[in-house]
Amino acid sequence: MTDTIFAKIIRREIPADIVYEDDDVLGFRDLNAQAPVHVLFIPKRPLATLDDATPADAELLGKLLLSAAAYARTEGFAKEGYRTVINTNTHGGQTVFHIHVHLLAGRQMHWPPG
Ligand code: DGP
Repeated sequence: MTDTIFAKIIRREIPADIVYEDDDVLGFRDLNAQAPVHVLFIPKRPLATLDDATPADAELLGKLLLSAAAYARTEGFAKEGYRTVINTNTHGGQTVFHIHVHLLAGRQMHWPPG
């Protein structure tokens, strides 16, 4: 996997507004926020896309989602609700090839997405 902007954020080589961190996961605000709350949850271990995930990544993928859910509860918007999204490859709209869960909240979400 080639180096990405998110790897540089993990290494603190470029700044980010980090709002969540544990041993395996980093959460930081999206630079191009699409909602009042827009946080990206990424694994500290590189994994490019969901399409690259294997059963060996099952625990890590679970941790990404649980981190987002824990953050939503801690910040007090879990009951109102939120959206979690993983964009994968070109048609999925993925632009940074270090897997990430988008957590969007603070406004009504609509379906279907564009
Ligand atoms: P995606 O399109 O799913 O690959 O989402 C990538 C997101 O990453 C996009 O919403 C914008 C965000 N992003 C890109 N570069 C940076 C950066 O340098 N810092 C932060 N905080 N977010 C970034």
